[in-house]
Amino acid sequence: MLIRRHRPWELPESAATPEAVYLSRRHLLGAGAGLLAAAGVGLPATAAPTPGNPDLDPTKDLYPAKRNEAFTLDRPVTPAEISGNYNNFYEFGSDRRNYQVADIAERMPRRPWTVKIDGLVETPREVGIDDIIRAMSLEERLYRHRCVEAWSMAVPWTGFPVRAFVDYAKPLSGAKYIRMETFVNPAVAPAQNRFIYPWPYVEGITMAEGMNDLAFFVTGVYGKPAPNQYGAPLRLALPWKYGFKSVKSIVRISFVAERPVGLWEQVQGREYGFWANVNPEVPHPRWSQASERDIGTGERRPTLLYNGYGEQVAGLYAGMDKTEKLFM
Ligand SMILES: Nc1nc2c(c(=O)[nH]1)N[C@H]1C(S)=C(S)[C@@H](COP(=O)(O)O)O[C@H]1N2
Ligand SMILES: [Mo]
Repeated sequence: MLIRRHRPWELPESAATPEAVYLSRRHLLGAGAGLLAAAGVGLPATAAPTPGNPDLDPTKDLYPAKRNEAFTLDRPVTPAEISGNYNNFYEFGSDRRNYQVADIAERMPRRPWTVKIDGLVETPREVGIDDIIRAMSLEERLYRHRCVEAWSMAVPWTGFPVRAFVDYAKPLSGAKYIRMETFVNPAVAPAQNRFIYPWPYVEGITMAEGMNDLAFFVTGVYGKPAPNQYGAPLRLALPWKYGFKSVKSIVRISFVAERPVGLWEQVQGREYGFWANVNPEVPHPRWSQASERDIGTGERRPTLLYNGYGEQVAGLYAGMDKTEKLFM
């Protein structure tokens, strides 16, 4: 039986290794083979391109997509070298800080990849990811990202509005929520064997949230198809909510009448709720949310209500604060 002194989600933000330390560790250890061995992950190290290599992505010709200038930043874009090596993606392990997650995720095959569209829709179906992506019009948006662990980054995502996907999926009028599910494949995601989580990773939003202009499906980052650790080939980006709502590597999107229960809500409902809107004044039960560490600059900055996107999203929650826990 696996006994853990600290559960991964209980790691205080202050335990994070400074970037400079892990960057130099990476160089010392080469391409991560040593780290994999040290972690006891039984995957062969290989220098050859893997099926997870984004340079081999069949939609590569769609990049770079035109930037939508409506989405601007109040801070510098986080360098790709930093955001691409600081990834919460528990299917691939819990130690985002030493390149383990990025290295293991790279071995995940990106194709074939299908997305099941089901629940309350006109026609339930399973569609190849390339058919979905090519049916959409890709654009680039600069978004802030605020993790519940009090770190943040700013990245140029490429993708399409959730609203465009909703039009494509044709939900029925009874649909109230959109439920999204990550793959289950322990052969490529070793932590799906080792950790006691209720896989698959699930998250959900209301239809109204999905129709908001900010709700975005991500296929790429930094002007290219997204490397696997960011949640290729399809992940969500909800910049006004804590990062755990932005589910990665989606294989199923269901339109449902009942509120979905996300993975973190299921395992730790006292700390992680359905709404998870960013609010500096509502502390996590074990730490403050008043400020955040920018992983790009290393600076600590004050956290903003709705992560600074209140103008676009506050109306979604008008009057609900008396009845719902909107900020956890
Ligand atoms: N399937 C899946 N999606 C996930 C996670 C995860 O562990 N598994 N982690 C979430 C959390 S806590 C954060 S902060 C973001 C991290 O996204 P990033 O690696 O692009 O920074 O992904 C979210 N989506
Ligand atoms: Mo997070």
